Amino acid sequence: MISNIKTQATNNLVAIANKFTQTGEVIDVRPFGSGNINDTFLVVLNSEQNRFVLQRINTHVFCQPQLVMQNMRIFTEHVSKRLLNNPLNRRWEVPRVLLTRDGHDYCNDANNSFWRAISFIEASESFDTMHDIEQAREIGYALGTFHNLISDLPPQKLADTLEGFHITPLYLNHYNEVLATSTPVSTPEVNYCLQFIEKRQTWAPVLEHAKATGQLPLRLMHGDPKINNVMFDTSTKKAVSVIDLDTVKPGLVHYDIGDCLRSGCNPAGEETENWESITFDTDICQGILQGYLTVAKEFLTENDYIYMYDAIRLIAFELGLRFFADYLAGNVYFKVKHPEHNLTRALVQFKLTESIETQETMIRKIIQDVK
Ligand code: GN1
Ligand code: MG
Repeated sequence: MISNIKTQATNNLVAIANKFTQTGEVIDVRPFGSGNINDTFLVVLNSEQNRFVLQRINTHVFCQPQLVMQNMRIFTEHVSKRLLNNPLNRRWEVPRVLLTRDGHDYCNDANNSFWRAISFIEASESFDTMHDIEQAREIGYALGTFHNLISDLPPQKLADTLEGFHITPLYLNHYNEVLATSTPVSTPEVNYCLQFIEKRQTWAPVLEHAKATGQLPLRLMHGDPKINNVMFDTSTKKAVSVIDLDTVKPGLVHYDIGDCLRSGCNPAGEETENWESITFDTDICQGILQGYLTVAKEFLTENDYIYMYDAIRLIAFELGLRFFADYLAGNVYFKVKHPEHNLTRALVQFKLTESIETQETMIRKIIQDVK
């Protein structure tokens, strides 16, 4: 019975994948990557265009998935044009939206799931944790290049596909609401999280305040530039692409800087169970920022530098807050492998925030020096 159900599911996947092929037949569809929201598969074909990425979009998170696709197409068109007119002096690729045989950028299946396909960046790989400083510089270069290539696309051209994304005060409101209706078991770990958040409530609006008062401009951002969303050429070991374009939309580049650093400077990775030993690596931080600034210097202002430290601290804290609130709410947003998964993830981010805070002077000095 179970194997029948499995065969049925595989047949469905193959049928959906086939809708996105222009030539050739699908010979394999397998789960791919470690996304927390969407379901991702790698499709293998028996033709020249030999593989692509197939994704079922989580429509509880992205309520208007057509707008996500619209943003992606505006983004890729803009960047491709720019690269054609002003080629970089090294390999750089932009993931392409693949169309169905009848020319649409998505399709629905019988269960009304939303499916879309994206080109696979050939001869490339990604990493969950940083290997060395050279890789850190490449990650920074990749984010800088990403920002640079959209710095002349007006933010209003893209839709807000995920309202409230990275707006920390809204995550705090949500957390306070969840807390009011739940009775968390009082364990040392849960109490640590509760107190950790409590102490930082008044500081949490720091970036939103800077945005509202015009100190930080609204720009286009990636939204999720964590370390494993940067692809590296398998032979040259250079960064060649930033993938996962679902959250490219108006925001602050600071959300991206914070997200890139909170993921890149955590040598144990965000999925470790060993949360007590988490530290923020300032050498990697310096490497990422050096790489970033080789490309980003031209569009950053003095205020952008002033808020960099807060961004690094805030996005680690914010992700911890999001994980912890989801744990309290019964794991309704992030996919989990076990009921305590989001609690452990929150502890990792809070320990990372703590390590950032104790190294504030050093991190601020790095920002000053790389400027
Ligand atoms: C989610 O699904 P994934 O892994 O691409 C989340 C990010 C978090 C990340 C933490 C839309 O991204 O904000 O930083 O998990 N994406 C969304 O790993 O909420
Ligand atoms: Mg993502």
